[in-house]
Amino acid sequence: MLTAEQESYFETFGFLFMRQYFSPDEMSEIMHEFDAVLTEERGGKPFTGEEQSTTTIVEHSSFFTQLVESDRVYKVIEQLMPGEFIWSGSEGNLTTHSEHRWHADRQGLAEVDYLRIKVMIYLDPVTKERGCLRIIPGSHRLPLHTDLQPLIAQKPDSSPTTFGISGAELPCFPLEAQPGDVVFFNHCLWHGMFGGWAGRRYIALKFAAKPTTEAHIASLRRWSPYALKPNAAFVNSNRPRIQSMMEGIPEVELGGEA
Ligand SMILES: O=C(O)CCC(=O)C(=O)O
Repeated sequence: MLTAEQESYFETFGFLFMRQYFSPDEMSEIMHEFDAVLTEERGGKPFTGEEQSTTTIVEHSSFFTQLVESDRVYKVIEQLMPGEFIWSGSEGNLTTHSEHRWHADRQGLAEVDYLRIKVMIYLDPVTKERGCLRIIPGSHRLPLHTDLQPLIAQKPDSSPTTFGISGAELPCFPLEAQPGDVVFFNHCLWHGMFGGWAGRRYIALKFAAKPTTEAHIASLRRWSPYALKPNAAFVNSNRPRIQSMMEGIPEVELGGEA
């Protein structure tokens, strides 16, 4: 259960950073399951330094499904996103890239009024210079959200052209994390990552407020078509919290991808 202060912190700054949200025992289970799913998807072969990403880590694993349904994820989303919300997919990422340049996952003037939340669980210790999520607090709101638009043009070798500094030098809040720490953030928040290494792992769980307007549907189609066509395992689930997240999806597109 979040406090009123935490709710207003999230609204104002666009994120909540929960330290040691999962215990060491829970984290070793999470890591074990993560590694098992990704190894299986590699056909049992060892990791050879190639980037790997799966978008069904939750739907294909009862362990991760239960994590999404747990009070520490589901109830917190319910509190941050009053009213109904829908499942918008997940990612299990084994990364090799060294930078993820500044961006907002849902970016632009038309996006800031439609609440979507991403939960990030990093499985390895990460620091500012070594692979942590860097964010710009408050950038999910106007006018800062659109003021930062020039960052999109940033390239590694031309970065000093935006605000006269490189992406790595941009003023930010580094979410330096140990395994067990969890970030809940508004998808419109500007964020980036620098100093990544081969084998860095994280899980992302994504949620969206129930779409109620044509603009919401158009935004989901553009940014997360998956949310409108969820995996069959979730469409056919008889688990109440999963069902509830399916009910907010416009029925016509309940296709049930395998
Ligand atoms: O690689 C990272 O840790 C950053 C991830 C990110 O920016 C994203 O998932 O949108």
